[in-house]
Amino acid sequence: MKQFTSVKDVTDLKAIVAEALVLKKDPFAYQHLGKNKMLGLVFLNPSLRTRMSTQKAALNLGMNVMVLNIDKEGWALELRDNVVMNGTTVEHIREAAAVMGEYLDIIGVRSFPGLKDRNEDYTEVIFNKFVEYCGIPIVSLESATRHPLQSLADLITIEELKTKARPKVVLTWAPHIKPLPQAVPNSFAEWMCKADVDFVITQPKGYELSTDFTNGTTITYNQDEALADADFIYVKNWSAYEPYGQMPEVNGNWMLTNDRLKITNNAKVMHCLPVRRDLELSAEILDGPNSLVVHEAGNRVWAAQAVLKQMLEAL
Ligand code: AN0
Ligand code: CP
Repeated sequence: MKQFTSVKDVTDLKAIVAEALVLKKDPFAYQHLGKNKMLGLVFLNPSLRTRMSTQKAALNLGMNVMVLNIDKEGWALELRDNVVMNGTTVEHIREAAAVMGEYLDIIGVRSFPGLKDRNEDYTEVIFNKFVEYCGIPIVSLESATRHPLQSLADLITIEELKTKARPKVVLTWAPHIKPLPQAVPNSFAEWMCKADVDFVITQPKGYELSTDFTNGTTITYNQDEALADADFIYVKNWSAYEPYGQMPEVNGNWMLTNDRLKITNNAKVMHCLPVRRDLELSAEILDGPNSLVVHEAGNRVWAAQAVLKQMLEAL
């Protein structure tokens, strides 16, 4: 694997899930692969899970790791071309990314969307500048439109815990107090469309995701209808794709509670985290037997390790 920025970079979905689950059983079997190889993790935005799980995955493979919280610890980065840098920015992404390419064998980059200019976000302007200027294999640690390491961990979790060949998986919108990216639901939809699951999306009117990611998936505005007989429920807030980055008014209460689980097939509840308790998801579910959120976050290690292993093998 030369890069990992979307599901399109995976040639065999079943094989990479199987590989992750083998690594989970025997984490240190490939320590030789990463010897003398350097991974850089570059964050333009905060992270707990992505930072720690990817670092752990790399160490399990014998790699060295450098982490740069460039938003806080780096020089203020200029991302635009053709500007006279007489303002607050100190160095251009052209030099910054190229220099990182000198120090690293593989780079991971986290770059959230601005949620102001849809075209800029959906053409992945910032992320693609890293790809172009660093000149080395790149892993997305969540870009403006996708979070593939999260989606792979989610698929691993579903494959690991499903009790029937083709489970019903429901992606449900959840409330929030501020506009969040569409990256996690976009990615989850894109991966579920390729997985062996019955996939349904439910959201309030106005929160339709881009059809480039939902690919004809069944979408309903009726959460109860979607939840009926669900085996897995994936909870996530996102802002509108149109009008972009806005939060259209919502009727009804979309937060999942134990009461709503009664119409499901005793569904397991997933969320990528971080989650706001009793706003996005009820504390009773998070603290109860149906929650998979911590287990799912644990699987981020094996997702990252399977990806890094395949990238090391292609170096
Ligand atoms: C981010 C998001 O929704 O994309 C990161 C999730 C992994 N979440 C927040 O900003 C709260
Ligand atoms: N789920 C996830 O990516 O978490 P972090 O933002 O903490 O990395």
